[in-house]
Amino acid sequence: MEVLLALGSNLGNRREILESAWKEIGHLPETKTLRMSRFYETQPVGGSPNQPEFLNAAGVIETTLLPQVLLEKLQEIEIRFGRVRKEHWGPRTLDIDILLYGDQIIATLTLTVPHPEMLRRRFVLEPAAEIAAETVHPVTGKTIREHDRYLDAFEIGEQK
Ligand code: A4P
Ligand code: MG
Repeated sequence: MEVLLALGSNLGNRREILESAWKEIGHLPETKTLRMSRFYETQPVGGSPNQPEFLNAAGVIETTLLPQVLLEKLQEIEIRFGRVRKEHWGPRTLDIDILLYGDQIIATLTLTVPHPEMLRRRFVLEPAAEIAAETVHPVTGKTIREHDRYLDAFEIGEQK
């Protein structure tokens, strides 16, 4: 199954953390990394106003791990990079979200896929559009590129 991931870091050596995390994802069982976006410097959304800027990226992997198992493996990687879960939306060394898992729709206590926030977050859609522009969101039926463009139009509209 092809899986679209979002990665973010706003503490420590952010670039090195994202690169190493990507390497570790590639070492997971039954998993192959296919492509990763560039790194995007982004303003923090939510959380305390003074938290540092994020470095965000998106990646596409191929895996046969079940969604719940993949989530647990990704959380182990987050923990290995020293993420301390203190403050919701607070600074973190590493955050990995599952955006899409093929065209599956999943709603359990611990996992919601497609990721519910992805369509209104520029820091998610911009890198995702770079590497998965034609991928279709299984709920909206629109591509990642369309959602990215829609967000652009929407934000320009809001500023006027
Ligand atoms: N969970 C449910 N669905 C998923 C999924 N699709 N992928 C559950 C990953 N996890 C999922 O997440 C809490 C729980 O969500 C997990 O235990 C898992 O079972 P968390 O990462 O531990 O907590 P969090 O990150 O503090 O909360 P949340 O809601 O995940 O925050 P987000 O949505 O990850 O947002 N601004 C910029 N510029 N860049 C960023 O990367 N990130 C956030 C965090 C806020 N602002 C940001 C950025
Ligand atoms: Mg998260």
